[in-house]
Amino acid sequence: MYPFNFAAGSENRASLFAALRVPGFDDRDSELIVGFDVRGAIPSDAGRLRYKILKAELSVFVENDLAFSYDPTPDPLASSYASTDPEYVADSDPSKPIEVWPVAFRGGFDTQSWQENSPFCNCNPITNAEGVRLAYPALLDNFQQPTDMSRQVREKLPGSPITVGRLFNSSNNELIPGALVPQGTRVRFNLLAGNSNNYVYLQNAMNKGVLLLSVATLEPTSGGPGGGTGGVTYPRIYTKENPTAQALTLAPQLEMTVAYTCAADFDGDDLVDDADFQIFAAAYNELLDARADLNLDGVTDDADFSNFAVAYDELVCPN
Ligand SMILES: [Ca+2]
Ligand SMILES: [Ca+2]
Ligand SMILES: [Ca+2]
Ligand SMILES: [Ca+2]
Repeated sequence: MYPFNFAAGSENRASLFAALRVPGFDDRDSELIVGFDVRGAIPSDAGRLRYKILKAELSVFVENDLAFSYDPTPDPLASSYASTDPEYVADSDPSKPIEVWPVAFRGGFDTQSWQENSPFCNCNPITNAEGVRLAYPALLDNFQQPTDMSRQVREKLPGSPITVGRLFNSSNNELIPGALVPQGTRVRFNLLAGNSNNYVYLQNAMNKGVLLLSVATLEPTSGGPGGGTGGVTYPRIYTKENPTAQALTLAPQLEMTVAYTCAADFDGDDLVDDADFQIFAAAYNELLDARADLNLDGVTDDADFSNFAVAYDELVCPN
């Protein structure tokens, strides 16, 4: 998703960069959307509460060599503000982390209808590419309603990605923070590190049979496509179209462990017992937490406890 990508879905590498506070462009200007069809691996359309996500890890691989440095931690949003802004704070470590977000849509698209070669916008991106992208990195509320975070910096929107990537070499050793990142480096995202709304997003994706994720960064553009002079200092990621990625298994990868079980079995062991009650209680304490939302009204409250108690009395998941 980049306004000047006229070969969407067939590029053999994807640039990740920001156009901070540049009118006509989104802050998160060039992002990679990765999609995985899981319908061959798990039954779909069973209702999202049947899917208990025990592991969810996305890996993408760096295509460019020693172009940017490793930032393993989230940065304050205000570190991307103009340095003249009274709220500006300095970035305490080099570079910007690589982020992963849920994906939401405008223009009538949804998870099933949006394709990798779908257009950037229903518009002319040459004249205005700001706030119009059809698939965007989203902040989700407890009703799964999305906010487009593409212009998060200029709009000063609070909110965080699901998580930021940690970088590993081929021996599975984590890179040193601040180090320049070699070609082939694995960017690993623990998708369970996000909040409960992001967990529900994963459950909904299993229910639909398709998981889409946006990989993005607030690292400003430099050199090459995207403008500026000098060399590229932002990440580029191997796509599945890249011949090297195909030969060396460097295309984006998703590894998940999902228990397909009854709604009240929150830990996926086919029992509804005290361990599940503890998970229920944690969600209940948060209220605006849909992990244990057994009646699907967006909150976990007393009505859900009534449902849970029935299942708890049965102990074993019904077949
Ligand atoms: Ca940082
Ligand atoms: Ca930083
Ligand atoms: Ca259980
Ligand atoms: Ca509820």
